[in-house]
Amino acid sequence: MTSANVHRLAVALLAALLVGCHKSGPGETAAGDSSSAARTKIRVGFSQIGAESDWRKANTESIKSEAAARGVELIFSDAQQKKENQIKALRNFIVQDVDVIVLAPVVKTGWEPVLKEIRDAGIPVVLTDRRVENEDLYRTFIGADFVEEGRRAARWLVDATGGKAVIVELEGTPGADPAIDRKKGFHEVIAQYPEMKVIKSQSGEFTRAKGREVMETFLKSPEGPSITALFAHNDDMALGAIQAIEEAGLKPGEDILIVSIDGVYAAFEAMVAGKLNCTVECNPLLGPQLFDTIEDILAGRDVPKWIKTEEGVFTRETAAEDIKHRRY
Ligand code: GYE
Repeated sequence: MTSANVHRLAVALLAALLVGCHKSGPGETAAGDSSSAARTKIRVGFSQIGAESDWRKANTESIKSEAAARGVELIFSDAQQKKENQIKALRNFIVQDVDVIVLAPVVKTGWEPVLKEIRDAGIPVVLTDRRVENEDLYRTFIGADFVEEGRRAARWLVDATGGKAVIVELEGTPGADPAIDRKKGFHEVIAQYPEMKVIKSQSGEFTRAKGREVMETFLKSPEGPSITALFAHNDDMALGAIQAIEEAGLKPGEDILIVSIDGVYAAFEAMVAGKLNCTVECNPLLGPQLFDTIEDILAGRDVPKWIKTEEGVFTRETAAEDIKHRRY
């Protein structure tokens, strides 16, 4: 060993001893060194999409509270639905030398360059909620089977209508993983029933305001009077659409059957009121699973490529009882 190497080793040992003696307060780093090796707390950077729906708000709350409960330092960044903001946040996380990066990608494509930068910096990436197309550039995806959710919504509608319906579809954010896959699953099932037709599909951006606006244009179109069912890719858009249907003098849940996805509290209230017929659950409470996975990765344990969440289907018939047990 050269004398320079001996020196480096001695410095490293001393640094390790100092870290051991120093007790850090919250967010503080040991011995004034902010490198990941010298920190006593796990530091996680989380790039969240925004606050567009009740689902998203519950998801953020679950992740923030779980980080706090475990004493993890969470650097949270809200992208306000913009991919560019997410890319900026990710680059910032590299500079801040986080231990793990958590990404909920707003859309599926366009992440390769920044994910490669993260890989080169040696930081593991965990995807939560939504996927990107580059499978080799993340460690694991924690989230739902969106294709199956779309199938479940369609199966409910087939049963409720006897396989006969004139359907309009409110899609999620264009290019988003759940928007693509929920559509795929729904259409896959509907295609087997010649008397079930989707006559219009348009994005309502996963928000109430847009859901209401687009439903209004559907109803005012020449085909408006023929609509018998609505499939919304999330509850918020369905709740917006319910307002538009009422404003048009129609009865949501009766004149137009409505099925949506998420299972948020407001959807259960709408089912209790008879205005929404069915919601397919998509669980946003991913915090505990997320931090279990992060701990596994940091301990060098193998994690599966997809950690699936378990979900059910709820209808208005049992909503008054079900609502008592909802946690989001
Ligand atoms: O369904 C919707 C939200 O990505 C699963 O995004 C999530 C979806 C959820 O805004 O409400």
